[in-house]
Amino acid sequence: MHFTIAALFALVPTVLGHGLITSPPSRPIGPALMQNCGPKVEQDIRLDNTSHVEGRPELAAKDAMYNAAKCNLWLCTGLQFADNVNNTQIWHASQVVPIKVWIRVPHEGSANVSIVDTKSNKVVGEMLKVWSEGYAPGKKESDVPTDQKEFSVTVPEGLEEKCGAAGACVLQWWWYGTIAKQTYESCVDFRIKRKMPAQRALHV
Ligand SMILES: [Cu+2]
Repeated sequence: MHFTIAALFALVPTVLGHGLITSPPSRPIGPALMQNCGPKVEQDIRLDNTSHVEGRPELAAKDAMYNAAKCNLWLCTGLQFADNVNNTQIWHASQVVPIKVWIRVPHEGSANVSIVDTKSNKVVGEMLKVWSEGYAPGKKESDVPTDQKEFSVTVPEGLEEKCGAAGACVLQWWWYGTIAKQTYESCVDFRIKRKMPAQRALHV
């Protein structure tokens, strides 16, 4: 059976999975994704930017264009900072940041929101939000409790060095559907601004 590209796109709404951060803006697809992750992974994300990570390593393995050094599928599902530079958030320590998550298709499991060092793909400090179980229950978006879709996190103290430059850290929402065995990740790019010393402010 042959599908034209248009027909393939027409099918998209019925196959879309699962979730992403809608506010602040999370990493979108873009030219850097194509360049670093290759066309197979790019297409998988383009057809469903909310879908799970599992399955993508298989696609990547079959793609000579996949660059493992530049495309880590387990960090922001491979989505690239270069495609989100203009959406870099500027935060300061102790700032309260409201987050909105779109859960298109629930799969009950665990979830967290944390700051991740993009070089090492390691969580920095304590996680900002943890649901150890009971995250995203039910069958449709409205089954998911509102406080799992709209909540805030507080920017930790002491990240001015580590996360001072855009791209060094991300705020990552991570969700694992236990029975579905599917992982979802969505990333907000940010940098931490130093607080202006009070002394200096007086002289402005
Ligand atoms: Cu699913």
